[in-house]
Amino acid sequence: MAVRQLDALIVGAGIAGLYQLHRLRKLGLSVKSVDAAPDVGGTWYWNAYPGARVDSPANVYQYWFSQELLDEWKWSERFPAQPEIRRYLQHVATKFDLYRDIELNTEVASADWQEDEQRWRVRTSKGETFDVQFLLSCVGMLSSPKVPSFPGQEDFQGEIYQTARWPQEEIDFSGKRVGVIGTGATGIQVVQTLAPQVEELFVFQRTPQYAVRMNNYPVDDAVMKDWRAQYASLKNQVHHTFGGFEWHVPEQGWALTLTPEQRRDVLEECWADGSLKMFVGTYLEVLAVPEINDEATEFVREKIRAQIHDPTVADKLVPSDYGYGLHRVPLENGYFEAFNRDNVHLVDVKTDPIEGFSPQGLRVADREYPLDVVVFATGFDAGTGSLSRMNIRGRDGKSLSELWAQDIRSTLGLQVHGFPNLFTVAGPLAPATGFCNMTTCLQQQVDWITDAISYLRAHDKHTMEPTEEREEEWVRHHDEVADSTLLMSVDSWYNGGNIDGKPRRLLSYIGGVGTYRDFCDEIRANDFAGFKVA
Ligand code: N01
Repeated sequence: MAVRQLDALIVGAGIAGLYQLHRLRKLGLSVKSVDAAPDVGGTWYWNAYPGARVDSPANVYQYWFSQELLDEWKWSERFPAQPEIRRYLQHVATKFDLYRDIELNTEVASADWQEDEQRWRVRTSKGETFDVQFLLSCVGMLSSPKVPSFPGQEDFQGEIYQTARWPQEEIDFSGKRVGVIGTGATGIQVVQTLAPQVEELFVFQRTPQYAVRMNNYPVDDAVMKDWRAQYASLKNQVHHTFGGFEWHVPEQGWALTLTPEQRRDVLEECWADGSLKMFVGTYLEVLAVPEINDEATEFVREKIRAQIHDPTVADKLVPSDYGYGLHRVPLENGYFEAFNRDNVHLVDVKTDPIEGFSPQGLRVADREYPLDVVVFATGFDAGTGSLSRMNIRGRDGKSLSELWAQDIRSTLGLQVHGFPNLFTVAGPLAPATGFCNMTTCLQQQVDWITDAISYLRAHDKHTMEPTEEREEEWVRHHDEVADSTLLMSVDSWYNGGNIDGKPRRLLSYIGGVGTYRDFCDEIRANDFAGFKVA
């Protein structure tokens, strides 16, 4: 097959990839995208599991480059479900004529930096070779599923589904005995959705979660009119807040000036909002000061306990050995109440881990749970997983996956020293999923990368790469901010603690979306200082 010469290749056709393609085409580059899925959507293609739903409100979980797009679109709920977001992304791809430059069902098999030509040579699963100046990864922060392998799994006579690779066709669960492994945000959405549909539901819980009640509601024409009217001001606002949402977090230290009663009022107000405001919108000390975290933890424990009828079940569902917010907070809509149903059973697999499958079901502590279907909601190799699988080799054959197997580093999550002209939207050490409304962060990074490429072209330069010193500076700053919080004290996908052998580092930057943006803007304003331009 002939080698295809392009200015740029984008990997991924989800929220970031579609926007990156749009921006680079507007810049006049010859550019293509590849995506492993049979359609666009990224996360919103793959995670078609029952109950999948966004946890950012639709008025901020959107593109900010076209008011017309919103004027023509109508959301049906404050927190729309996966099929609707997928349709939105299909609509974007159609409206902006993006499909013609996207190769679907295509994965990157390897990418090698050619020092002589100062270009990337990218091979795909279809046997194609691309020769490109810029390689842009838009593969998402949570896109490489963690697939468990239990003893006896291959002999199980029922069906097994992974939430992050869910079949597109509808599955009929009626009359079935279903087991769900995993109780993070995904497992919670599956459980609350399947509980009324199935014969019996067994929830295999290792770590309980501080899930917050979602306040979802239908969006009518009047709400849409408001959202459209707010578009311009919201677009500006979200880029300067702590979490990339519309609300600001009070200055550091503010919570310490309040009485416990006043702090509780703030928590009540945020709880009533029924959104991630309860997570990254209360006050910063929740995630940093142990006593303040304890207070919020007790507050949420009470809220959860009040929803569960059986106190012994509540004892297991209410987290007791880590503080509120130290795992990513999920939003729920009937999750805890599902355990009040006669057909829903909680199986504690913390003390007695799952031993494995039998042909009929799952075995835990010498007991067999007969099941027709098992759902793996077991999470992701976050931040680095998808990039590591691409076999990327930079200068001197340096392997990105080998580097990150030792030490997860990057410069603002945008580039990695040793990998010229590789740009990583939602790469590790940027705000991204952990602490950000994703659409805000993704678009900000795409804009910065587009400006970087534009700068190179305008100055007749060809490559950009962060210096070793700049990278070290960012990693140090990132770690300092992370270490000023409690987030490294508990194992989770946040810090690589959910994957055996993965080096520990907070994967998302917790200094705030606005602060991060200021860093990026300053670099751009100073001719990409700290980045070697050649
Ligand atoms: O993954 P998770 P997720 N045996 O890692 C358990 C985003 N998201 O897919 O914690 C038994 O949180 C594991 O147990 P433990 C959101 O950012 C957003 O649910 O390792 N259990 C845990 O309970 C979220 O934070 C939305 O002890 C095993 C679960 O599997 C992120 O995605 C919706 C196990 C994994 O939980 C990840 O959420 C959904 C084993 N061998 C997700 N292995 C929106 O609303 C793993 N587990 C937009």
